[in-house]
Amino acid sequence: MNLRKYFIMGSQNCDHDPATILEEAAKAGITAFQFREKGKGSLTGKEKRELGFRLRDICARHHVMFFVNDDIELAEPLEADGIHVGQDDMRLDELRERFPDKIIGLSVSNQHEVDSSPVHLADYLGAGPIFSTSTKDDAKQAVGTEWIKVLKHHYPDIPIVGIGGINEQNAASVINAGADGVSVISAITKAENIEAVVENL
Ligand code: 3NM
Repeated sequence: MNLRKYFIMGSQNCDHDPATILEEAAKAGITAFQFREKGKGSLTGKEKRELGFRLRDICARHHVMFFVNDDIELAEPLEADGIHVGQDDMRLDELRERFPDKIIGLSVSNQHEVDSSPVHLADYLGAGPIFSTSTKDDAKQAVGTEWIKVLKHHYPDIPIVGIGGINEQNAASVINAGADGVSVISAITKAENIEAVVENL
C-alpha cells in the first residue's frame, strides 16, 4: 500500500473535466486516489456512479490505488481497493465485517476522536486538517504536524497520511513529522502545472 502521494477529488473540486485532471496527476506519479464526490455542487446517483467508473478506469490503467469516500454502495461496483470514512460514517467494525478484503482508512482530527474510535481496525489513518483549508466547509481546527507525531508515537504500525492545506511548500514538513504520505485536493485541482506539483509533493 503506497499512500505517499494521495490525491483526493470529486467533480465539485474541478473547474474542468475531472478525468483530465486525474489522468495528468496519474501520469505525474500519484500513488493513490480517493473519489470524494461530496459537498456543494457534487453529483449524485447515476452521474456520480458514471464519473466513478471513469475515474476508476484511469487509476487502473496507471496502477494507482483507488479509494471511495464514504459511499459504501459504490465500493463494490467500482471495485475499489479501499474505503475512506470519517467519524460520522459507518462504524468501523461493521465496515470491516462487510468488506474484509478492502483497505479501510479513518479520519482522526483530535485525541477525543482517537479515544472514541476502534483505531486498530483501520488500515491507515488520515490526520488533519494539518494546516487550515478552505476546501472542506466543515473542516475542524488545524492541528499542525505535531498531530502526526502524536499519532505515530501511539500507533507506530499504522500508516498515517496528513491532510488539509498541504501543498508543494509544506509537504516535506508533514513527511518529516513521520507521515507515510500526504493527501491533497486543491494543491492538484488548482495547479497550473500538475506534473510539477505532484513531483514536488
Ligand atoms: N478532509 P485541501 S481536510 C477532505 O481534516 C478533507 O479530515 C480533511 O483539501 C480533514 O488539500 C480536507 O485542498 C480538505 O486543503 C483537504
